[in-house]
Amino acid sequence: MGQPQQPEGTESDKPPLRVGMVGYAFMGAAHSQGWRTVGRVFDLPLRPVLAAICGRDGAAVRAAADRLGWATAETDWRDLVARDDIDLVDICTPGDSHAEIALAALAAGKHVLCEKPLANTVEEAAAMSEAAEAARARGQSAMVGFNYRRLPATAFARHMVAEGRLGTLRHVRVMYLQDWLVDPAFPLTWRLRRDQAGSGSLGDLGAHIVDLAQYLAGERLAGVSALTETFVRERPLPAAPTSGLAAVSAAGTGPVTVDDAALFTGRFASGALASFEATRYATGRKNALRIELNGERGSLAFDLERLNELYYHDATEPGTHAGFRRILVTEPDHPYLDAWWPPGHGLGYEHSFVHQARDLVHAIAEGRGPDPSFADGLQVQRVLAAVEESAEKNSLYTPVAV
Ligand code: SOE
Repeated sequence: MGQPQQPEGTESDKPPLRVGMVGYAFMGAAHSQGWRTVGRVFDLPLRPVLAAICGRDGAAVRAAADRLGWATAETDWRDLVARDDIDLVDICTPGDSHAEIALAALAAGKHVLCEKPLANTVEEAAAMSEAAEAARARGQSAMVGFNYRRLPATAFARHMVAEGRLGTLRHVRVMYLQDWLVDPAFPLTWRLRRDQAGSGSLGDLGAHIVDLAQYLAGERLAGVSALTETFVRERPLPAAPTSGLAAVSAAGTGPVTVDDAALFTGRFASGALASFEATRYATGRKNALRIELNGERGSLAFDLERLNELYYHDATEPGTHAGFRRILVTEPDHPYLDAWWPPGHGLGYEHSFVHQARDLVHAIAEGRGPDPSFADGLQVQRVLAAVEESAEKNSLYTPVAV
């Protein structure tokens, strides 16, 4: 690991940032990994402390606290938010509780990190964004967890687009493909219920690719035209609350109330065209977030299943020599990598959560609004709403609300 410059004094002299996390399933474990690791790898202005974790089941949350490294456990998020010894509330629950917890945490003077999608509806997201803006004036930060911006390869791709390597952008082609719902016997977990998840593949996977496409392009979608489908409309009920993507069935069935797949095209403000595909039915694709950008001067391509690599075509080179070449994004000069391993010793999925924690700690310490903010999360929510509206209206071109 690289040698971060040591500040004067020791790590424990740094002011603490006491984190309280709500939720401890897949995303809770991923965020815990981020908070646990970040201060040991990066030289931060504050010292993250894993102060408390919260979940409704007392025995399960205490076990999670031990496993994931949290000092104390709470069973009611209101008690967590009311604690004086918590500076930041990290929300890793299903979408139906994001707004309520975030609004209470902001009102209580806490910084907030909220998993994506920001909320289940535009109305909730708008209230959260408004509260975050008011809290900003009081020195609080609120960030939405679009962690895929924080991979060295995607962050470096953004840098290349911003420095003009692609020239005028013409196309953004992006898909997020998983296959964990292919089996019709997979149970009806919360991710398949509109009242809890807000939407299906659209909010879960589509939110990531809308954010990543807009982040890399450096501009926003002006309108979309969409198709959505629910392939399996009835599923067995789950036997117990689930963690991660695995689940066991019980007797009886219930209706799936979200989309299984969402396909849409979009137009950027500059006139560049985009296409999006989000599905949990792409047999054999486990976590394939693929994005390609084509501009007048060149192209970039990235695949999350090969996340240390970026493919770049320089269209200004003579045709005889041009072609996509692989950039291994593991050099110390690449984003985030000065603190990690020597070149070629790649990073993984979990590191995006470490980098997310790093960037939020810096934003808080430096009094900057974090990126992506709740306002950015609201804008993505508006794109998702336009996709649903367009799909309902049989793919009429639907402007994204501003
Ligand atoms: C499930 O589809 C999921 O865990 C998403 O909810 C995450 O946001 C994504 O990072 C991986 O897949």
